[in-house]
Amino acid sequence: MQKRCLTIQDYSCLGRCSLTVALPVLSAAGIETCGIPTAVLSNHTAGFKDWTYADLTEYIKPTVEHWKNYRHHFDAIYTGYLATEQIPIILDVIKELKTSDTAIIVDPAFADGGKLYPAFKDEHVSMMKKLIAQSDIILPNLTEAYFLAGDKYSSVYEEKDIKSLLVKLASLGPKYVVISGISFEEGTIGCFSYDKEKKKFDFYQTRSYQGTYHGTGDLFASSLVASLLNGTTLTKAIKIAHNVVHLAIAKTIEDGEPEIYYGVEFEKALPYLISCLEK
Ligand code: PXL
Repeated sequence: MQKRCLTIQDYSCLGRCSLTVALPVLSAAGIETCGIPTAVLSNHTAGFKDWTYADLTEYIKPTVEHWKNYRHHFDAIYTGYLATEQIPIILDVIKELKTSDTAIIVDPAFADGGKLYPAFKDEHVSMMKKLIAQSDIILPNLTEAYFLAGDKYSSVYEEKDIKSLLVKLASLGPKYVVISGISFEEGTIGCFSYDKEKKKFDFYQTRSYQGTYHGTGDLFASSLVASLLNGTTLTKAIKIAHNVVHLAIAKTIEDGEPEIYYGVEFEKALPYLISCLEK
């Protein structure tokens, strides 16, 4: 049976992120994907000066309610960028749709570079912890990890600090925690992960590119979910997802795109993703 994923996040028309990344990535990986758009934005909120949007909060629950009459089993429910007031609704959606074989995967998607995204206040972090409490896997970047752990953000850290963050985040509920954007040494970047049951840490890194690129967290999360739903182990899914992001940045640089908030050229990394899943 083909795997099915429900992903709940916004649709930002301009600036590749959220659903405009998740849908093509998951589809390319052979996963049937239902996307519930939580809002439609003219463009995302980080990097662009301003934006306009239509809020679709009111439409989330009736959609799920309607599905009761139709096929509504999902192998994964994967959440991304959400408004603070949408989180209790998403918790209800999970209660409604989760079965014993549904993986709940949460990309917290609320902060980067030491700061919350412009639309959020501190309350968002405590709401996000409630969602994380119901999850199996969380995929924070380093900034989000610090916020969720209640620790002060620092761009300087050692392996023991990251391990302590991972254990703290696992104590919030999820079985697996994957923190992306870890660099112990200039010119490198990687993902540190933790398996709570096995008490096992893992680290995967490659060489890094200078600067920050928008939408890479969404590309990482979508590629990781796509890999897991194709039956890969989490360890392998992390490697594939990290490499997809690395390649998408390389293609963006190769093409000379100077405005990073338009997102990375992930479309050109999809053949690589598919080739990894065929092995
Ligand atoms: O990539 C995360 C993201 C998703 N959606 C919206 C955003 C952002 C980051 O700022 O603004 C609307």
